[in-house]
Amino acid sequence: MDITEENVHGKWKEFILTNDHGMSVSILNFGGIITNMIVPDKYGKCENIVLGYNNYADYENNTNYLGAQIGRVASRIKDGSFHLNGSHYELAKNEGTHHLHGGPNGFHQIIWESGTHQSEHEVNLVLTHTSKHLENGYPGNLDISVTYTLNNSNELTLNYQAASDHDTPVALTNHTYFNLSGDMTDTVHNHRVQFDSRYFAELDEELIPTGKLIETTDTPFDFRNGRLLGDGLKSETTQQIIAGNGYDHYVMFGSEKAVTVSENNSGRTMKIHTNAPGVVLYTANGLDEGLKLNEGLSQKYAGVCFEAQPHPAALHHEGFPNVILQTEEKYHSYIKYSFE
Ligand code: FUC
Repeated sequence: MDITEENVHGKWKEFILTNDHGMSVSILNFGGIITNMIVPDKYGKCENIVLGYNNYADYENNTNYLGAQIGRVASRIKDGSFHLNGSHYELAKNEGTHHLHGGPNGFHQIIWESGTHQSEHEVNLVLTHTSKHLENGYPGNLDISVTYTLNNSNELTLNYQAASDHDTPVALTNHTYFNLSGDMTDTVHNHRVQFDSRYFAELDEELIPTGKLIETTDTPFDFRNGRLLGDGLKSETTQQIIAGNGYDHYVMFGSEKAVTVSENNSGRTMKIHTNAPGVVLYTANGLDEGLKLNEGLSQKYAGVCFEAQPHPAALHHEGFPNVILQTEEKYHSYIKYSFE
């Protein structure tokens, strides 16, 4: 096990966590961004499986949120406003009249404090930050930590903890785009995804949940028996078309909170375990084309994000799991990525 630290781009640190089986993960203290994840394929060939920029400078204005930590609240908040405890809150609006992924100075764009730890079987990077009261419009000083742990079983776990001095919405997640093929210039059509997908949140034309939760049965959102992403990308249902011909939807888990993703050519399989109630499944329908990635230029569908989180639609609609962290509570969520 090893963890190294390097100064990059003049002002950031990049940490590289490496285990004894050829798996490594690179993380910036800027945005907590995962820039690289090297994982062996079925022949033992080690390749990068996440989208990352070739030039660090491109992370400065990361409007596609490549690899980033997202918060204080991931996803869209309609009209950038909500009511809580009798008060009305207006958030910073960074997508038309709406608020997206924590706002203009979200957690993907801050320099986090960092600390590392190493033991025989795992290495840890701990990033911490205090988000100030009314920053981007949110109530409460929120202390957050994200701990990245890589172990010798080829597991990377992100542990999120937070506490606030006012009640506030919190929904943290990570926005890594995976492409298990190891070829970032290929698309994710041939990725097979399986999970206990029970309901999905219907979207309006502006990608805001209408409040309606739809059963996945007989829809392209039914992943319970496994499904190639390509099926849904080709589907001509209204929901797919609205999302830019793909998936950009909150899908809620049934009893099992886990996703299995596999890609045949490389033989790589990734299992995601979480305690979050669902995932935003995003197939990079809106990914800008021609971004200079490590391995070539980006294209639509070059990666898939599994944004495990509660959804802020709960601020405006019944039926969605709670997103309010109360002052006396501690927020704890985790996302664990395991490779065979
Ligand atoms: C995802 C999506 C959005 C957006 C962005 C880059 O989470 O929900 O539609 O395009 O990230």
